[in-house]
Amino acid sequence: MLTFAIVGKTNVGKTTLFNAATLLNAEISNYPFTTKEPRAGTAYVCDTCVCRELDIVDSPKNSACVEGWRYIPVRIIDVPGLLKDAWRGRGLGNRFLSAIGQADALIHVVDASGSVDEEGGISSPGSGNPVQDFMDIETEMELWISHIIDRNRQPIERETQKTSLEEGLTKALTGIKTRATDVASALVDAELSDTPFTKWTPEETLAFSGSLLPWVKPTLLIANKMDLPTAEDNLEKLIEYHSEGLVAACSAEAELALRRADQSGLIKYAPGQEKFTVVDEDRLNPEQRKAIDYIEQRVMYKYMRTGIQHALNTVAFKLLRRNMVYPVSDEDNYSDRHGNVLPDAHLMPHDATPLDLAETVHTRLAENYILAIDARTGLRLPKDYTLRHRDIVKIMTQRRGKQK
Ligand SMILES: Nc1nc2c(ncn2[C@@H]2O[C@H](COP(=O)(O)OP(=O)(O)O)[C@@H](O)[C@H]2O)c(=O)[nH]1
Ligand SMILES: [Mg+2]
Repeated sequence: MLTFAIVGKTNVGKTTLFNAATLLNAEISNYPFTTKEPRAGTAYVCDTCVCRELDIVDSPKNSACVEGWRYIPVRIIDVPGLLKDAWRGRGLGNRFLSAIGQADALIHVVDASGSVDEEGGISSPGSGNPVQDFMDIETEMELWISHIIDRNRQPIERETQKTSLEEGLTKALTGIKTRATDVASALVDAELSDTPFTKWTPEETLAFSGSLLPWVKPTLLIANKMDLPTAEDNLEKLIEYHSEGLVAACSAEAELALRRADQSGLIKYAPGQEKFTVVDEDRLNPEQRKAIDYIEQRVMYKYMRTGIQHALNTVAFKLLRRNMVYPVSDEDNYSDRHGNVLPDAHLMPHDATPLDLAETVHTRLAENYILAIDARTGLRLPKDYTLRHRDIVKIMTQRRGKQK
């Protein structure tokens, strides 16, 4: 399962976003706002389900289908505010950073309204500097990577002599999900491919760490609290600063309010659908009516959506370039062998093959793999075929009855 870590300074709205994104899990709906430890929950990424196109009724197992939208679970971690010098271990820094190490991507939240100061204290809207806040946290993460390299200088040197620098660095950094291709790209970006590792200065190690960060932890920058008027100018500055990355304008609080109101039956709202409807006007008390008006005017009318579901989808589909793929064992009925229609959907890497899909479903399926069939056309897929978004694939295996 993909893991996204929510990072950022204190009071920017990380826990609010976490609560909103995981509300479908009842157990964490009463989550405390002061976070002392990284907490994990389940969120969902969604896209239109193939059931609509095929005009069939599906029975999902590993995911959910709501009104023609397929929701696939992802793991999401709320990492408490990283303080300056977190990489030295300040304020449980090490524990927080190791939670980031497990993540496939980061959701980096800043308070776009500028209502927090440098240390994460609440201040008057407009006074904070969200671009600086973003840079501060990035710096902590770069220092952390740099520190891991420093701690592993000897093993890296040894491995470099035996194989290559690329291999040495990759091994030292596997704990933060580093692949050899990330290291190779970062060496080029930092212009260090030809500098012997033993000659790297501390500045060069830090430069390499800075180049590696976006490769190992692709980051979506969330400009949160967009419902506040002071957020608009900062949003532009954030987009300009993070021009090589992706920025999402969000209101985590609006999303949390909408999901809670939906859960209690006051409104009908499917996350990411850009609209909600009040179920029964008479059931709303004046305060609720006011809150709904605020969200309508300050968020939905202005930005079309709260941005949270869109942000989660952006991480999976744009940042990580995942494709939603449906394995089936009966290509005529698009079902598994128990008759469940379109039971599973997986978020496959952009270069994954049908064999990779078999591996994801079950190692036994991969071991007995013979060939794969495009369920829509019934045609055999070439061996080197790379899966595409919304593919429906039947995997044929050696032994009968062993198919998924
Ligand atoms: N106006 C506004 N306030 C928000 C939004 N998201 C969070 N907040 C408020 O910001 C404060 C800090 O939120 P919290 O989620 O605890 O921040 P964290 O420290 O980053 O986890 C709380 O008072 C939230 O209600 C938002 O989208 N808009
Ligand atoms: Mg928090």
